[in-house]
Formats: sequence, C-alpha cells, structure tokens
Amino acid sequence: MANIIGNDLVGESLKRIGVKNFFFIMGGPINDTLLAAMKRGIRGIDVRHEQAAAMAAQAYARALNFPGVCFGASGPGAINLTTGLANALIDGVPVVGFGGSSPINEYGNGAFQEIDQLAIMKPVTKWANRIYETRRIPEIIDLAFRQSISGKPGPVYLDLPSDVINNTIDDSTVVWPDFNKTLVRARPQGDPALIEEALKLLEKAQKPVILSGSGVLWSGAEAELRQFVLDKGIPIYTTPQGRGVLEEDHPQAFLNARSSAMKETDCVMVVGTRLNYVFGHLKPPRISASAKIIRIDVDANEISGSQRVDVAITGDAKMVLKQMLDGSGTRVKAANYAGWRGRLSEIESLKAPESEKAMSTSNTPIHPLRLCKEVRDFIDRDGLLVVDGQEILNFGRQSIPTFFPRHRINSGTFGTMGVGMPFAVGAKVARPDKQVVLIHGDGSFGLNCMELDTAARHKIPMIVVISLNGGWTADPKGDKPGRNLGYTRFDLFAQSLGCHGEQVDKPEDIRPALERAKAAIKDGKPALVNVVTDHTARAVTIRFTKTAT
Ligand SMILES: Cc1ncc(C[n+]2csc(CCOP(=O)(O)OP(=O)(O)O)c2C)c(N)n1
Ligand SMILES: [Mg+2]
Repeated sequence: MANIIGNDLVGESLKRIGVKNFFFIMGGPINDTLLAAMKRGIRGIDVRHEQAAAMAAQAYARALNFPGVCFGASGPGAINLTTGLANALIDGVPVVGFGGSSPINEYGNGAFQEIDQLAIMKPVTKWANRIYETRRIPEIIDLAFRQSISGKPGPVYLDLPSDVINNTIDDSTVVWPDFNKTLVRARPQGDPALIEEALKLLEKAQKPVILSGSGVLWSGAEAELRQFVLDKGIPIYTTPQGRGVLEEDHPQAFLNARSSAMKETDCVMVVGTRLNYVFGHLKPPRISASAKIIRIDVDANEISGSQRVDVAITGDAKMVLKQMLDGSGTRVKAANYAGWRGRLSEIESLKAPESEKAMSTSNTPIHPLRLCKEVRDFIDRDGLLVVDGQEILNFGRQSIPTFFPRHRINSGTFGTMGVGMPFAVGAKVARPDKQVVLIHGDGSFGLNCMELDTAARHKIPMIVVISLNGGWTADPKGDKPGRNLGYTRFDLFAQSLGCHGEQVDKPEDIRPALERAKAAIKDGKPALVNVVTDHTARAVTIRFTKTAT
C-alpha cells in the first residue's frame, strides 16, 4: 500500500492513454496537475489565451486523428476554453478539455473563482462532467476520452475541483481501467439489406456523385473511399473539412464543375457528413428534386426525418464502404458513368483556365487571389495549409488544392475567426515533420496573434502569411461599421517576438519573401510575411447563408 495524490492520477491516466502533448495556461489549482503530466514526459505547450489552447487541441486532433487535450485554470481560465470547445463541437472534433475548479467542500461559500463551470461547459461540449472522488479520476478520464471519439466525435470537458485533485489516497482503492482499450473505436456495420438497396440505386444511376466530409477521416476510411471512387468512377466532392481523400489534381477530380455536378446529378451518396448549408441541405436548385439520396453516417440522429433520403445506412464509414465494395462486384462499374465523367471533365477544362487567369493578375495592391497563387505554387505538396479570415478564406478555398487528407485545417461551419494561429500551432505540434503554412486575414490574426509568441517560445516553426487588406472583410463601398483597422506592420510585431518578419507590397516580391521565410524557419522560429492586399476584392462564392458579413 502506498499513497497517491489526485494530480498524479491525472498525469498517469493521460500517459497511459498515449497523450503526447497538451495546450494550457497555468494557474490554480492545476499547476501540480500540469507538472504531474509533464514529469511523465508529456509536452505541455503554454499558450497565451485558453481559447487558443482549445483550438490548438482541435487542430492537433484533426491532423493526427487522436484526441487533442487542453487545460484551463479555475474560473475565467476554464471559461476561456469555451469558444474553442464550441468550435470543436460544431466541427465534430474530439478534444478533451480540463478545467481546474474551486473545492467542492466550499461550494456556495464564495470560494476563489467559484462559478458553475460545468453548467457553462455543457452546451458547448458533447459531454461534460465533474470528478467528485479522487479514486475515480482514471475511470472518469477513460470515460471522457471514450466519449470524445465514440460515434460522431466531439469535445468533452472534465471539471477538476481542487480538493479532489489535491487529495492523497491509498492507491489500492484507485479504479484503473484498461487504457489500451480507451481509444478503440466501435465500428458498426451497415444493414446488409440497406447496402443492397444503395447499390441498386447506384446501378440504376447515370450521373452519380459522392459527397463526403470529415466523418470519413475520423473513421480512417479515406483509403476505402478513394478505392470506391476510383473503382466505380464516381465523381466526389467534399466539405472543406473533408478535403484530400482524392488528390485534387487527379484526372477524376472535377473541382471547377462542382455546382454543375450537384445540379445535374441523379443520385447522391453522402458519406460521413452532415447535410447543412455547405451542401445547401441538398435542396433544389442546388440538387435536383428527382435525385435519389443515399446517406451513410455513424450517427443515426444526423439522418433526421426532415432531410431528403431514399436509403439511410447507419454505420461506420470504413465498414460500410468495405461492405459496398464487397457487394458491388461489377454491377456498379466505372464504364457506366463514362459519359458523366466526360461532361464534368469538359466543364473542368473550360473553367480551369478562367480560374488560373483570375489568379494571375499583377496589380498593386495585390489581389488576394494572386497571393493565393503564390502560396499554392510555393507550399510543399504534402504541407499542411491553415486558412483563417473571410475574403482570404473564400479565395483560398477556391484556388489552393489539397492532396492528402488531414492537410487542410480551416474554421468550419461555426465560422470562428481567430482559429488560424492556434490551428497552425496545433498542426505543427502534431506534425513536426511537415511544412505548415498559415494564410491569415489581418483582422482575424489580431484575435490570437500572441500565439506567434507561443510558436516562437516553443520553437514551433511555421510560415504565417497575412492578407493585409486594412480591416475586416472587403469593403468596396466603404460602408461597413468598424471595418477599418489600418495597415498594421505585423512584420515588425513578428520581429519583436524574435521571429522573421517581412512586408511585401508588389506581387513579384511575394515568392522571394516566402523563400526567405522558408530559409529563416530552419532555426526553429516562425516567420511572418505581411502582404498588402486589395481592400476592395470581394470573394464571389456560392452564397451559403442568408446573412453576409
Ligand atoms: C470570433 C468571430 N468574431 C467575429 C466574426 C464575424 N466576422 C466574420 S468574417 C470577419 C472578418 C474577417 O476579416 P479578416 O480576418 O481581416 O479577413 P478578410 O476577410 O479581410 O480577408 C468577421 C469579423 C466571426 N466570424 N468570428
Ligand atoms: Mg482583412
């Protein structure tokens, strides 16, 4: 029999689960908890705002398909996690957030930083709980990680009251789960009868498309989906979060024909994605009213009665795609859709040169699309690209391709500005072997720009490219409230943090500046290139929603 303190139970649990990194800001009562994890070899990255800790954890999870971990101190520290956790909830990303909190035995007596953190966290997480008994710390941490990845993934929160984590107990009373099994994913198969119905619809179809999302990546089903797409010759379009399943320069990637494909298709197979405004809820005129709809989702609740659906398969994407591959034989074959691919290929070859032309302007101030072209031609094929902002996000989405899954990390349907810097930090910590490039709007950069300091202190080298259009969004008419921010010298700000920093005004100077940035990050510090762009350039994109900014 020996004694053990609650903090060590937290550190030991994280280690046994396989956590290698976490993001945090120090403070009571979690300092000893953080130390307990760090002394077990887990890297703690102290950030400059807790929202950034949660966002970095989200990007880390997306890059590795492993839950990201973040900590906030009690009261305001924990509450600051909420924006990042909410963003992870809307994006369906497994993040495990911990918050120190005031002691249970003083509840209601006005303890330091006392507030009902659990109540605040419940609506912004998939699951939130408080640990009341020291001996149950490992058991409940195991449950938290399981909750984060099971079914549709999402963020979870655990409240760590100071008296629970600072309590010393007899270690023989501790409940130890088998942490080797914590992150084993459940893989429900689809109902074979429904698989058959889905295959029959595809067999009858002449112009099928596959729409997929990040659910495919969480399931690890990218190889099965790629095989299905190529074997069966079915065009695929993904959500911004699910990009890279098929390399976007593949002859069967008809990116520029997206809206025509959606309008003309007669059968849509939706795999691992919600049907929200990104796909126009599959309503006409985006998708024809007569098209047949197949849904494959691990979460039956996602296939709600109000959505269009002909065959609804609840199951894990990897398993269901395997079942479909096994069951389809030669019934569903690429030759059936040769005409359809030909049509989309024609549209592609007409439209691709138009996009290239729009990206090749040489005006000053620089058009954001020209900036995107320079980054596109510069970034490693297997580099991770993070983008944040509005105009620049839209321009970037249309113009810079993705070649591998988990290599494109943006704010999703929650549209959270400020994710860029923390996402880039999380992505680089997850994949230190890869080049990480972040394109950031100047306004959104301001929200978490101190994460450049985090990156500098922790030697997390990345290239940050700012689209400096002097404020929030484009403003061709000059009529938006609070839009103008001026032309901040973010290059000098970067230099003041010990980073490489440069400002660029002319299009031809972008590439050489990016090359110098690439050379400069070799010593482990980040680099920032501040590019003055045209404040009147408004991204024309499919109108997603009724509101516009
Ligand atoms: C946290 C948050 N605050 C405010 C908004 C509203 N908003 C949406 S786009 C945008 C402007 C982004 O400007 P910038 O980052 O400079 O990129 P640009 O559009 O200029 O390229 C704002 C403020 C938001 N989506 N998220
Ligand atoms: Mg801007």
